[in-house]
Amino acid sequence: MTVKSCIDAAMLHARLAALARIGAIEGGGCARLALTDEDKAGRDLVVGWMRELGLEVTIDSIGNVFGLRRGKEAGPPVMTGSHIDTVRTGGRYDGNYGVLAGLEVCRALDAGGIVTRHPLCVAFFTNEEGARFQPDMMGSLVHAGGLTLQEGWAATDTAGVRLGDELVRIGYRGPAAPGTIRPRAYVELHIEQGPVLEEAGVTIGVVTGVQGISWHEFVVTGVSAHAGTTPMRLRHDAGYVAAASAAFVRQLVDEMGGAQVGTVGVCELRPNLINVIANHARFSVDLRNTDEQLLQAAERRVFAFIEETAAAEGVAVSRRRLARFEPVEFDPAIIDRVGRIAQAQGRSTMRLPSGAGHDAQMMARLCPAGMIFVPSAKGLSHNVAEYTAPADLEAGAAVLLDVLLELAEE
Ligand code: HGY
Ligand code: MN
Ligand code: MN
Repeated sequence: MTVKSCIDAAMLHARLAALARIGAIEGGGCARLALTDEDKAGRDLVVGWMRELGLEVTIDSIGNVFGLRRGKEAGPPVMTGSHIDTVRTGGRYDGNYGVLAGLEVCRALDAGGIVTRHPLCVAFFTNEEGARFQPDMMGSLVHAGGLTLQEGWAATDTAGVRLGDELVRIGYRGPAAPGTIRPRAYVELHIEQGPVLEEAGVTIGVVTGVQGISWHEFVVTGVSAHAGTTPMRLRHDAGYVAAASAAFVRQLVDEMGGAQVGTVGVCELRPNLINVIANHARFSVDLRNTDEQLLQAAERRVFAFIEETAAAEGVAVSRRRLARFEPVEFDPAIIDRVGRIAQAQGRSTMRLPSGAGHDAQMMARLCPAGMIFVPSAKGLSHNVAEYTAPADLEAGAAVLLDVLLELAEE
């Protein structure tokens, strides 16, 4: 059966648009931070679609949601999925696309009267973004046994709200023990979120793995004083240390080159007043590299710079690790399968690592895992202007359908 004709493009786009209306923000994006009311509303909508498709819905104790489509045989399912939480300035495709394409695969198989040998499962994982609670990819990390349930529940946001309490508040602290569903394979469809595919003019990214991720928070404590009367020699300026650190991260990354990237995305000063020297700075450093040794070297250089700069400024500094994942290589057989199937559908392909973190990197701890990318216009993501052409979205879903079908018939 040439299943690619089974993807109902209108249905896929309609569901993407409907989910995007939840937490919609100006510019066409979404704000559904993990476990907020908007996340709950998105969860309720997708669970409703799972039930309409006759999937058996399971919710685990970290809030991961699984929709199971029975096969001829019982046993471990072939799993696909992603996340539906977003960053505060998110687009409508990041994560959502992979979950809704998974539902479209189930609908297409129903329409084609196909019952696969092995069960299929469509999942969305809690708090993939890590924008409100850290670490990111938390739900899939707990599922894979990399973080305990208690550690996940104990995570707090900047207002001190506990993740476990939010799960209860929105009604998604489910009964199932995390990790109960151990798939036979996991394949995630996602937008690339970078410029590589678009610049190469390629439709399908055959993802080879995910680069290493290092997230740390620094809190600097200085002395607030008058911006005009305080001589420079007497200052203990937390704001200066934060600014110098951000500049150093960029300078280091430029010096290292290669795959190294570095970002200071959070930077809060107190009292945050024009004529007061800051006595408090909280800032984040996000470092990533496909090479673990280089990533560790970058961490060492950044940590040393911040400690030396703080000592010279006479301020205190503390460091907290928010997330740390080594680079992950996906399963070679799944990588080959994605490439072969995409090419059999007549689609252009290229292999590339993922610059972004994904639930697939955690599921790779449990089973053979891989990813399929489609292009992001202008390489933009974590931005309301995030966009992928409809034809590319449909192409990715068609490849996902054939990959899942082949895996579920093996
Ligand atoms: O940060 C990431 O790469 C992912 O969006 N959580
Ligand atoms: Mn994502
Ligand atoms: Mn994201």
